[in-house]
Amino acid sequence: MQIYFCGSIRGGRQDVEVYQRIVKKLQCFGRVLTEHVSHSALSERGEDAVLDGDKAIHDRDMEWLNISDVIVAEVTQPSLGVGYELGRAVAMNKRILCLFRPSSGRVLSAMIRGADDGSEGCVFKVRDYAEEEIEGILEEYFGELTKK
Ligand code: 6K6
Repeated sequence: MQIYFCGSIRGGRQDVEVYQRIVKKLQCFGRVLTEHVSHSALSERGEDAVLDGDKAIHDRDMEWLNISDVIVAEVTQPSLGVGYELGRAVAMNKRILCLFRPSSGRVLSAMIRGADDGSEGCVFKVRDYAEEEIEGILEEYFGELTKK
């Protein structure tokens, strides 16, 4: 299974340790194409990107999105790039799991929460969680997915 993980980069790196925990667990279920999103060496300014440029990042990420079987996004830290990836993934009819931590004190965008219609068959899911629940939530989600 090819998994595309989304997390904030230029939107702010405050949650990078949570991304690491998510990516580590996701690697039990398949290949995480965007493992670098969880690297603590990757800064908000994304200086590492300068060599190839933003267009190369965009085009490569869209290719990976296109070949992915499922998208998992940590959406607590608002990020334009993550919102863009989610919109593109919806247009590609991908399965999407968005993870949000209410303990952050933030309120999730209606355009993300409202994309989950609450039905069992909806391919766009939003799950509120506390950090210690993350492994269990992913086990449940991928357990259901492999039954389908
Ligand atoms: C170089 C080496 C590693 O990372 C870089 C530079 N930047 C990016 N590399 C890969 N994906 C990126 C990069 N910048 C943004 N993205 C994609 O957008 C990721 O897949 C993230 O999910 C999302 C983050 O968007 P912003 O707006 O928070 O940067």
